[in-house]
Amino acid sequence: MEVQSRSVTLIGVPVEEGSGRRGAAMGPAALRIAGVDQALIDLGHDVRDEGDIHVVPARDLPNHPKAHNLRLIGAYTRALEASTYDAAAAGRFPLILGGDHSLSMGSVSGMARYAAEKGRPLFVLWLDAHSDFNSPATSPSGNMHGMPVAFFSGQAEVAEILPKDRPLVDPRNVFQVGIRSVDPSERVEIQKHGVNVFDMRSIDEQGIAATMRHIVSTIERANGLLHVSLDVDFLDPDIAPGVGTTVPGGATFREAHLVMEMLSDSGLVSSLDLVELNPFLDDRGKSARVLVELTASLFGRRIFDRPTRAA
Ligand code: Z70
Ligand code: MN
Ligand code: MN
Ligand code: MN
Repeated sequence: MEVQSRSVTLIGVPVEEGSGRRGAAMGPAALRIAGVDQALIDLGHDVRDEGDIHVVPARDLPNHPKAHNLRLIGAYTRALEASTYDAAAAGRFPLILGGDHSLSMGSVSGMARYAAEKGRPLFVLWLDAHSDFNSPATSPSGNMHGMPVAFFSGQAEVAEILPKDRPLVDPRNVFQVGIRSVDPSERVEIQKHGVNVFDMRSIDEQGIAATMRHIVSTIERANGLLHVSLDVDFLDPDIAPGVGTTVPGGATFREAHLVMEMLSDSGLVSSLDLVELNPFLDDRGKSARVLVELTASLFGRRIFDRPTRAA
């Protein structure tokens, strides 16, 4: 089976101010050094690297005691919303190199605008130890990397970062896989809003393959577009130690690869975030290399081809 050739735009987002610690700003550089561009070129894809986004804090936004660095994160959100939308509208696949998870406020919002124009629902696959559904009102830390899912669902309004009438993601179209660290108020909110959560217990009980078949068939039936957001802490710290918040009991190397292979077979994925890589905490580039391997699997790398499903 030939890999379907895609046009991919790399967008670096060296933001770390959403995470409450330093290091994630080096993520885009580490992913490039690990060869993310060449891995895609080797698979036959057309790759364009736009370099890194640089912003200054937005002067029209307020400082907020419970949303640290709101003016800077707001500026990144606006810039990345536009870059992601522009790449998708040009028929390209936005591949966002993070940067902490606050950047998904921008990438997902950009894809939500694109999907709305196409008249198709946007689905989000959130591969993470955390549900990232805090708002400034509920956050125990004030760190905005814990808020993106609530933000793009319209549940974390604090200031007008993006236009009030921007397209939102229906929280019932969000699938969270790998979850194992949820704050008490997040638990209430994600259940209230109908987020689909496959926590680690569910993966242990059902298996990752059955979980992914369910998610893929749901999105196929709705003719949806799919944005994938991969937080390094989705993975077990043994295979990916280069992240600020390691949480034991994460996805194995084999589970994570199967997720990517099944997503690749589905042909549904239209955009991807690689987030929370902290090269300062990594073990000789190990985590960056795992992310590149997983990205290659999502873009068609295989051990052996499988028979294509009946059309
Ligand atoms: C916690 C908070 C978080 C990532 C940590 C932690 C959030 N729920 N997200 N690491 N990626 O502060 O909101
Ligand atoms: Mn902070
Ligand atoms: Mn996260
Ligand atoms: Mn996380």
